[in-house]
Order: sequence, then structure tokens, then C-alpha cells
Amino acid sequence: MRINKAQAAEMLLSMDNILILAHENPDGDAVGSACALCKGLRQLEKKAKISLEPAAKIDAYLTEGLTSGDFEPLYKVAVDTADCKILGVGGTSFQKDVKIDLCIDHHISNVFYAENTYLDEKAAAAAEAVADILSEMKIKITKDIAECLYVGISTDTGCFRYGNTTPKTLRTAADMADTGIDIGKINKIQFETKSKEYAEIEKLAIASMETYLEGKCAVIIVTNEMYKQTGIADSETQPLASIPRQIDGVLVGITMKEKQPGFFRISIRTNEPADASEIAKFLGGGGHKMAAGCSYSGTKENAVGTVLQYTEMVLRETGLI
Ligand SMILES: [Mn+2]
Repeated sequence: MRINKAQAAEMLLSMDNILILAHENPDGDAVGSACALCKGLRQLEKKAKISLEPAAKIDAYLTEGLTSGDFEPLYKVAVDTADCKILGVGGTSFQKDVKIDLCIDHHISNVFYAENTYLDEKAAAAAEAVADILSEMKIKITKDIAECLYVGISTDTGCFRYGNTTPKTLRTAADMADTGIDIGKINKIQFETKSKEYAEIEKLAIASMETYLEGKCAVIIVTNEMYKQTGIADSETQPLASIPRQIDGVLVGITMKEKQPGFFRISIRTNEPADASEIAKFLGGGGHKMAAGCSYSGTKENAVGTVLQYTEMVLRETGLI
């Protein structure tokens, strides 16, 4: 059932012993919104904990102390996750079709897998939706909570550069800044720092870039060999996805990452008016208009060929080529 903000707040207020989950390969929004919600619930003296796949180093510090809690979960809440198929948890034993009591999300592609869903598709980040619910619950936004929310919102807006940034997004971020968090320091960590391994894989990824479809599509491939050569963790490679669409004239930027041999995780980033989620849908994925994802099993050549075929189809249908 789709519920509104007040109903979501009421549900959370009535719950205790809560496990918070988010999507696999969690980004700053998944981590930030999960941690902020957990901290907010704990402020109300509720038992809450998070269970996430390993986060990137720049986000992992937010999870400190939140993964443990001596209780059996009675309720499960998922954030920033459009489909239960992409839920990811710490540890291995997890049923992906587990009953989720409440989902808080901002993906237009949400499939309403949870018993109750609060979906704000206008929110730039799940963290923006979580911020609204926390204030509806009259939870005090401490510096600690604000930092988590700020990381979520700044991640999904590319530090307030993307078109999903609304006046409300900026106001929510300003509310976070009001708590006294160090915006400059957080932005430096999140957006202005590269590990040596990342710098190395970025170099290889850029060297792999090819353009197709009259220069309207650019593809970079991170092969399994490159992962081995640089020793980089998959969670650290997220910023690569924004590179191909930065090229002038490119409408669709595609990043294919072969973490396991023969299995490609595909990130699609578009420029107006191309629609990334339409392309991802053909490969069983989804997301937003400007950012979507899917996966493909097979050879590198087939992976590129298939994704280009669907990209061409979508661009043709919309008269963009
Ligand atoms: Mn998000």
C-alpha cells in the first residue's frame, strides 16, 4: 500500500526492534538514509540497527555503532531500494523475498514490494524523504543525524549539480548545515578525494572509452583484469559512472563493470532529454531518468553490443538519432 508521510511517521512511531536495510553495493544515499533513520529511532529509545553490504570507505564511518544491537528484529524497513531483488545485507543468509514492513524511497521505478511504501519521487535522495519523516516524527536533527542526511542528499545530487536538485533539496541541506556540520570537510571527503587505487582505475577506465551512435553514446569498460591490476574494492568505483556523459554531445554515458568474470554491472547516465531508465528496463533494471542501472551476463563484446542495441532503440523511438 502506498502511504503518505504522516502515515509513515506514525508507523515508525508504533514500531520497535527495527532492522533497516538498503540496496546492494550501497552508495552515500543508501548508507546516509539508513544511518539517519537508525539514529533517529534510537533517539526515541527504540531498538534499531542497520544491515548493509560493505560501504565505500568515504561512507563507512557513518555506520559506526549502528550494525550491532542485541535484539531479534520484529520489523524491517528498507530505504533507497526500488525492488527487493536488489536488497543487500551484511553476512550471507538472507532471503530477498523477506517481508518488508515499510519502504522509504524516491525511485520512480519502485515496484511496491513492501507492505507499506512511502515514495517521494520528487525527492532528490531517499535521505530527503527520510529527513521529512524524521521531522514529522518530531525527532531532533542532531549534528550526527544531519551529517548522514547531508551525505545522502549530496551524493544523489552530485553535490547539488544535477537536475534533480530542487529548491526543497537545497532547503533541506541548509537545515542540515544549520546544525553546524562541517560542509567543506564532508564535501572534500566525498567529492574531492581519490584513493591511489581509484586514480589508477579511473585512468584505465578513461583509456577504455569509445563513442558510438554518432557520438551520442560513450561507453567505458572496467574489466575484471583492471579490478585485479588495481586491487580496488567495487564499492570504491562508483564515481566512474559519471565520466562518459561529461563529454560534449553525449546523451547516454554507459559504464560497464566486470567485478566477476563474465558478469557486468551497467550504470547508465544520461543528459536531457535521453531517458536512462527506459534503456535499463530492457535488461531488467531500472532507476531514474538521468541515472539507472542493470546487469548482463556474458562476454564483453555481447554486453556492449546488447546495451548499444537498446540504447539505439530508445534514442530512435524518441527521435534523438
Ligand atoms: Mn538514492
